[in-house]
Order: sequence, then structure tokens, then C-alpha cells
Amino acid sequence: MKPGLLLIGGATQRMLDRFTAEFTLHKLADIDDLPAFLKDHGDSIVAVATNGGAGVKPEIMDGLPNLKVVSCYGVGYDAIDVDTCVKRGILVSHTPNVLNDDVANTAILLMLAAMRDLVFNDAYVRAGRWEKEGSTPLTRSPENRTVGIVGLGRIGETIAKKLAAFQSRVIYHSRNRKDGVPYEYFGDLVEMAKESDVLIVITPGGPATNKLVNREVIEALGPEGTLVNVARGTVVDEAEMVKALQDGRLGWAGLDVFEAEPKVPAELFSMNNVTLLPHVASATHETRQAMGDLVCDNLSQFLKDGTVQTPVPECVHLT
Ligand code: NAP
Ligand code: 8YV
Repeated sequence: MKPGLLLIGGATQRMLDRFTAEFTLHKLADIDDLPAFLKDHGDSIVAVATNGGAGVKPEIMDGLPNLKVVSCYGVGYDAIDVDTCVKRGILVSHTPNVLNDDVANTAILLMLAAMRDLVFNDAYVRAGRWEKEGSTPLTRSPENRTVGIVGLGRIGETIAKKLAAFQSRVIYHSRNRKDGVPYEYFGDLVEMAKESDVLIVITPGGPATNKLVNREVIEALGPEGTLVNVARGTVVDEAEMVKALQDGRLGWAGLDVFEAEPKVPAELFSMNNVTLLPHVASATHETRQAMGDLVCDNLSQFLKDGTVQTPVPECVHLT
């Protein structure tokens, strides 16, 4: 008999084909009565496939006594209780690196959209205003700007390299200074925000980064500053950001992520100085296929030898 796999969230046909070749697949979406399912089938489940948004809820974890591996579709795994997984000897894998370019491209897209008032100009043309009212106001050049990157990890460094095309002065903040990079390090985020024309946020989510970009940081970035968040909504104090954008204490924002997705603060909808995306930074056919393949590769490898290709750092010792 094949081992059981519980799928939380969606999957492509390509992923489903690979899941069913190796596992008895149960889709959470098809389960009407979760407690009854866990009672009848919980023992047979050794693997969970989930994503960065859905994670694994405690009531599911508790009902899977033989769970051994959780394969996450996404590099961020703040929705998974990794401490409990480690205590139970459950391996957690994620999908690092394969999405670096598309997420970095989205960060730069949001930066450019803010600086060139892309959304406002597009709406202006569509509304027939160009013909009636003439040209729109001048915008700001993205060339030769100081860009502060909050979190110079895999994606942050990819953003930094792409910014060379705009002659940017790249500076960065993280808890540790990174060896071998040509960018100036700021241990103090407020000081970095004061120096930055654009602040790009690309740290993990979770308690350690909760509201890291707070009122003081937002005000240090200031009325001429642009805030880009492609990390997690929780990393920015959203209520403070909205107030600062309303009062002109913050100039512009480009946002792919929000505190309570898919809910977005309604105040943002009418603002011309914000660009809003529905958490799509990695959402290209190519990158999503690579992420899906890695989710499946991790599960296949686990069945073969009990290890995974890309464990989260907290689980490396379990492989
Ligand atoms: P990574 O390689 O682990 O890099 C994370 C960076 O954040 C590191 O430089 C780390 O440096 C820094 N950091 C961590 N905690 C921090 C803290 N408390 N204060 C300041 N800096 C901190 O991760 P990655 O692969 O680049 O991915 C980063 C995150 O992007 C993911 O976890 C995910 O949340 C988000 N993401 C979003 C999307 C999207 O669709 N919008 C897509 C992919 C990823 P130190 O450890 O030295 O502090
Ligand atoms: C995904 C992400 O959209 O990788 C991440 O951390 O946020 C995105 O790539 C998400 O994980 C899929 O639900």
C-alpha cells in the first residue's frame, strides 16, 4: 500500500500526477468532515504538501501521528509551526532559489511603477483624459537612486544585482553583515531608511520581523521615499503605513503582500501613490512549475532515503 499524502491548498495537474504515482492522495479541499477524516485516515498520512499561505493548522498536525515530512510550495514558511515539527522529528522542506529572479523582478517592477506613476498614467489614458486634459505631471527618474534592501538574502541579493542596471547605490540592513558583497551595511534600519530613496523589504515573516518597518522607519524614509514590500505584510506596520501615505509623511508604496490577505486596507484603493498586487511576485508559469517540481522532488527523495533536497534551516540536522 502507498503511504498517505495530505494536500493542503492547490496543485497543478503535473504535481498531482507525481503525487498519485507515489502516494495515496487525500485533498483537504475534498474533505467534508475533518475530525472524521483524521480519525479514519490520520494514521496513514506520512506526508503533507502545503503552501506558504495555508501552512499546517494545529488541529491537522495533531491529527497526523505518523507525519514525517511537510513539503512547502514557497520559500517563506512562517505559516508552518516549525518548532513543533522539529520536536516531533518532522522534516520541513521549502522552495528556495528557483523564485529569486521573478520575485526580484517584481520588486523592481513595483519600484519603477511608483517612480513613473505607472498606474495613474495608465488610468488617465483609459479614462480618455489625455485627449481632454493634456499631459500628466512629470515623474521621478529611477536612475542613480539610493536603494535600501531590508534582508539581503537569496532574493535581496538578486534584487541588488539587478539594480546595477539603474546605477543604484545599494545599501542593506539585516541582523548580520554579509561577507563578500559590495554593498554598505546598516545595523540600524532607521539610519538606513534616512539614507534611502527606496526601501525594498524582503525578509522572512514571523514574530522576529513583525512590524520591523514601523512608524519611525516609515518617517525616516519620508515624503520623498518609496516603500516596496515583497516580503510578508506583517513585516510592515500596515496601519502606520496607510496613515503616513494619507498624511504625505510617506511618498509612495508598491505592495505585493498585506497583513491579512486577501484583505487589503480599503483606504489604499483610492490612492494614486500606491501600486497594489495580489501576492503574485513568484506567479509566472516558469517559476511556479519549478516550485511545484521541487515540492515533488523533496517528497520523492524523502520516500527514497528519508532526506529532502531543500530542508528549511531549522530541519537541516534531521536530514
Ligand atoms: P533568505 O535567503 O533566508 O533571506 C532572508 C534575509 O532576511 C537574510 O538576509 C536575513 O539576514 C534577513 N533577516 C531575517 N530576519 C531578519 C530580522 N529579524 N531583521 C532583519 N533582517 C532579517 O530568504 P529569501 O529566499 O531571500 O526569501 C525572503 C522572504 O521573501 C521569504 O521568507 C518570504 O517571506 C518572502 N517571499 C515573498 C514572495 C512573494 O510572493 N511576495 C516570494 C518569495 C519570498 P539575517 O539572518 O542576517 O538577519
Ligand atoms: C508564494 C511566497 O506565492 O515563496 C513564498 O514565500 O510567498 C510565494 O512564492 C506562496 O508561498 C504560495 O502560496
